[in-house]
Amino acid sequence: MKFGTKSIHIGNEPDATTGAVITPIFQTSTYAQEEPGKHKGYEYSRTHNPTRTALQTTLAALENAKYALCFASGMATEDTVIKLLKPGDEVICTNDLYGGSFRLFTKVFAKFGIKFHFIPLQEIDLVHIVLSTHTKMFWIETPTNPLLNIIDIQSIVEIAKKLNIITVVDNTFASPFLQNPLDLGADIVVHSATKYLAGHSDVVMGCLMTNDDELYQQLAFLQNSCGAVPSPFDCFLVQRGLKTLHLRMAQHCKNASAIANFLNNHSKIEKVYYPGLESHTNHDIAQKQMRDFGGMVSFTLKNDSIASAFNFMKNAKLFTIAESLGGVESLVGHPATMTHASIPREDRLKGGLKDTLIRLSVGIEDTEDLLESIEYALSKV
Ligand code: P1T
Repeated sequence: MKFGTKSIHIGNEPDATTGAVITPIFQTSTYAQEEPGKHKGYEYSRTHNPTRTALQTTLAALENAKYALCFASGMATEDTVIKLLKPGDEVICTNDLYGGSFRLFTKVFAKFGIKFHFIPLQEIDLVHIVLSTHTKMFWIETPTNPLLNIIDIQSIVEIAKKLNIITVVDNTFASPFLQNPLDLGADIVVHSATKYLAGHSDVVMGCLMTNDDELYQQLAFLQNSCGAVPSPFDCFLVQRGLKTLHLRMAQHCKNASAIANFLNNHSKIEKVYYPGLESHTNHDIAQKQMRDFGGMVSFTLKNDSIASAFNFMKNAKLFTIAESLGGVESLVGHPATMTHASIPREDRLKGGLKDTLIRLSVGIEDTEDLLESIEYALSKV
């Protein structure tokens, strides 16, 4: 079965009692038992809820996974995955990553004795500088947020498998429509479902997928024990969003590619970050592991001042200035003061994230209108 058919049919069975074509929002915290312990598989909604089960079934199918688990946010998902580790364990991460992930790792888990190394993993040989017997996890974003670096998942997995290290891929920027890290040997995929999966900027959620029975048991135990689960209504919204993921992603990619190429040929632009450009450092790896190049584009202006960057943002009228990404509407962000403000400036600059970088989440509007909006904004800087 192909992707679009899976997103509409898997986990979307008519309701057994009423025939409702759409899975009901099971707004219940608890379930009647015939006698203690005798029930229909549902005891309490932190542990299981039928609306969540339906969504998890669809999500697993889309990442070619045996299992999926949903959480109250992308961050709650990451929090759960890191709890697989213990004091003394070390994680090797991409040095360009979502600011909230950096904050969780350095401000929350470092206190519990887990050590994080932030490395430009697009230069794979650098892994060996920090690799040790304490390394228990690779944490990869690809494409990275916000610099759109591409990490070779298979090369990381090759190192990881030999040393019994868990490989986690944050697949938020690609979505399962463009990239399936489990097929490339990764152990766990995480998503901020807030973004492309939900797709309409109206819900905050996270999820993970795995094929590993043992990891699944541990993660399901953590999901129930720590309890950061999403509401049935939010599960309904994401399930609804998934049905058009394939259509939305195609338009996101088409628009982003048109914008990246337009910017790349514009005299006022210093640099464009987009894995679909042939000039991108790891364009060949992106071609190998992705089916298209996604809806995110970052760039800097030749007039390299924050005032010019803000001018662009204010004048790009179809791009709302906002955090987040992956919704149908186009957004523009300033990572240094918005999504990545929690990364200390020196660390940001070391990773190549300049104070003047502009990030676009390209929506699914008509291409010509978006290009016109960008052309106008550039005329003002
Ligand atoms: O916002 P939340 O659903 O908790 O997901 C966190 C998260 C995890 N991973 C990646 C790659 C992300 O981009 C995010 C959230 N990012 C934004 C809000 C942003 O604007 O970049």
